[in-house]
Amino acid sequence: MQRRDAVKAMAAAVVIPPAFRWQDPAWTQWRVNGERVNRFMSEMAPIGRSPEGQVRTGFSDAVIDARRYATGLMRGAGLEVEIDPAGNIIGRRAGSSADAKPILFGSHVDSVFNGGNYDGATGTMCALEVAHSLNDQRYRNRHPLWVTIWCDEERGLTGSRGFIGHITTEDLAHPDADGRTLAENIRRIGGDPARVTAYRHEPGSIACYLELHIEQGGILDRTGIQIGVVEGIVGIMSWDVTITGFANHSGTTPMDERRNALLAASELALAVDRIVRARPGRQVGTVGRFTVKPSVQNIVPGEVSHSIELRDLSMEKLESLWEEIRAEGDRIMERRETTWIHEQRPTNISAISTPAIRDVIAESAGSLGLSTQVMPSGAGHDAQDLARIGPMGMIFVPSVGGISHSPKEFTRPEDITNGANVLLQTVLRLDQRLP
Ligand code: HGY
Ligand code: MN
Ligand code: MN
Repeated sequence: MQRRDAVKAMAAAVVIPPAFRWQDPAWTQWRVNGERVNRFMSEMAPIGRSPEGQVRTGFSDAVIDARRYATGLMRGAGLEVEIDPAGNIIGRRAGSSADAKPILFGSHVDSVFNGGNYDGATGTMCALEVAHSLNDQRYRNRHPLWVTIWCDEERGLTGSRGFIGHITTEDLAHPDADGRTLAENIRRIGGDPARVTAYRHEPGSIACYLELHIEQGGILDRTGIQIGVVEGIVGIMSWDVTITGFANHSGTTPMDERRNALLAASELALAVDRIVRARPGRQVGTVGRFTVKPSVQNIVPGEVSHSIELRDLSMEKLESLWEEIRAEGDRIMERRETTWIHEQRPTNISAISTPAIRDVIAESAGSLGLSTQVMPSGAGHDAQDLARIGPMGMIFVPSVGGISHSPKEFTRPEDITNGANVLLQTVLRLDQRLP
């Protein structure tokens, strides 16, 4: 046998066991396991469910149960699991390239009170499915891959703010409605509040961040488009307002001697709506939380505490709307002989997604034969924090009827499978193309 033939015969005889299979050129054909990711969703559903909806709120026991379930799925996908000082869960898959920065993808598992099972959980379960699929394929990723579960997304993007070093000492001391400080809450879920203010990931420290999320609006469902490619995420400014009047007997206090905090608050809520509607554009303004004290039939309300929330892609517009609302609020308080204080809550800066990442998401969806639409996000997301330290992209899947933050929230299983496939193909493409 000629030497060359002998070498060829030897090479043909070498079997590369799957564990050592290099970048299998068939990776563009890889698909997630749709049954498995939808099983994850159905196993998540009963965690923190009440008759009125999901109550996986903040740092509750239900959230801790959901985190425990998701951590188990991380380990099942072969990820190294860690809880960072801010309380986020990070599942790592080491990369083969020593100097490649990590590619992050994930979402959150907490919900609003009486919310739905899909906001946050869909992106998290799809990220975990991608990790399982990469494990099934014994993929040799170049970049470290970090699957992230951000804590307390719904009450101010807490975990992702902590990840980029934006949680302050004052934040840590701030008590929530249950009277527990953020420091106590972070400790409760396994974080380390003593290290939070020094904990940060600097701009440029990640290769990119991807988040799959339900649209929470009705555009995709109405148009029949299968995948949303998010162009940007709105900024959110919000305030805790307390209006003080004078509680008094409802029978013996003449109408012209009342300092009724409820009437002042009601006028202010209507003023927020009127001022926001009066501007051209897609901005929104909401008074969502509204608590009357003492809230007794035969007492003139002495105090009202409520929220004011403004959202738009333009932070300048939000600032200017607030100036108008504040001036009107001062006029209302004077007229009603009441007083008010307004404490601004942490601001979520609007974020434009990275065009190159948007292109890869659209290319991935196209390779799967899925229709796409570029669109804004009216909801806030952890992705807007991650956008401050690296390239960011978001993938939307349809919300049936555009319903969200409600137990009626629903996304079809096939749309979840489509989204997970787009996420898988996008992660693969970015792993092979990013430096
Ligand atoms: O409120 C929001 O926009 C998001 O769902 N946290
Ligand atoms: Mn969300
Ligand atoms: Mn939400």
